[in-house]
Parts: sequence; structure tokens; C-alpha cells
Amino acid sequence: MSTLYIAPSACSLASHALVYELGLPIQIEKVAVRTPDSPIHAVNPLGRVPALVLEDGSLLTENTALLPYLADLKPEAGLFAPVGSAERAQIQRWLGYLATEIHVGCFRPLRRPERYSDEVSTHPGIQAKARQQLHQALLHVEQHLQGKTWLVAERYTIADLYLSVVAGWLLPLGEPFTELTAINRLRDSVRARPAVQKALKLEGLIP
Ligand SMILES: N[C@@H](CCC(=O)N[C@@H](CS)C(=O)NCC(=O)O)C(=O)O
Repeated sequence: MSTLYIAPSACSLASHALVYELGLPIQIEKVAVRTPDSPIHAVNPLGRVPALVLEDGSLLTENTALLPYLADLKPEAGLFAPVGSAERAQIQRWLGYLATEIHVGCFRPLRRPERYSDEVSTHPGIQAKARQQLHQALLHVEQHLQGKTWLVAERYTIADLYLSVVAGWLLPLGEPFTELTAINRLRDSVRARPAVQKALKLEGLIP
């Protein structure tokens, strides 16, 4: 059986919930990150989640690879789209945007300024700029969602699931992020889904 390594409230929540959405026979292993003695270091040399160890022992990482891979195991669920379709490319477009422009581009400097400068006095400046850029990057998503319920093709896909996880990190940030009403609405409707509730519970994020 394959094993998916996750950490509570990390981006791995998207793959974790997807396993339940699709009813896949994948074992879930909860680990700590940013902890030197965490078992994740023996699994993924980068020490990051999500990390999927396949039955043959090979390792698959990166949200942009994992979410499509898992969704393709059950195409009939309709959470992704057929190979060669424009819909598939649009879903991949949003996965890429969320992973690069928003997650690593903005949340990483916001939460880990020490990775950008050893000089502690520069950290508040790095974080303030990252917060500003995060808002700018999310406005692009917010504008795209005007008049729409979902990111692509008016149906729930892995792009929405990933956006809901990233949007979950906005909750403690307050203004002006609370004004991103389309993103916040999408997050809440995805989080209400039974599969996502199950993942949130297992990660200890809801009672
Ligand atoms: N590019 C990776 C980023 C994964 C990532 O940064 N995961 C975070 C949790 S959200 C993590 O494991 N951080 C621990 C660390 O960087 O040491 C992906 O998209 O999967």
C-alpha cells in the first residue's frame, strides 16, 4: 500500500483530503516538519510534506504532481479532466499559480523570513512585503472568481481543493484578507465537504 506523509495544517491537507474524496486505499502518516528528528527526513530528503511513497518504494513529492496523480487514479470522480483537454490545462494553471506565486512566493517569506536573510532586523520588512505581495497575488484569484463558484469549468476540482487549503492560512491574517469574499466563500464550501472535514479532524484542526 502507498503511504502519504502529511503534517497538520500544512499544504499536504489537499492531498490528504483528496485521498478521502476519492476513497483511495492509501495509508496516511502524520509527521512533524521543521523538526530535526522527524521521520519525514528518512522519507523525503527535503524534509517536506506532502510526500507519497508508492508501493514500489519510489517517492513522489510536490503538490502540483501529487494532486493530479491522485485524481488520475479515479478519473470518474471528475476532480481533474481528460488528457489533452483545455480544462486540464486550466486546472494545472491554477495549481501552478497557487504553488509558486502564492505558496512559495508569498507564504514562505511571510512565515519563514529567516530563509531569506540571516539578519533578524530585516525580517519584519520581508514579512511586510510578502504580506503585500500575497494580497496582490490573491486579488488575481479573487477577480477570476467573480461570478463563478469554482476556479475552472463551474465544477469542484483539485484546483479548488488546493485553493481552499491555501485560503485556510488566511484566517489568522485579518484585514485586508477578510475582504476576499469569493476566495473565503470557496474555502468555506470546500471545508464543509465530508472528505475535507474528515481530513481536518484527523489533523486535529477541528473537534
Ligand atoms: N514545493 C512543495 C512545497 C512543500 C512545502 O513547503 N511543504 C511545507 C508544509 S506546507 C513543509 O513541509 N515545510 C517544512 C520545511 O520546509 O522544512 C510542494 O508544493 O509540495
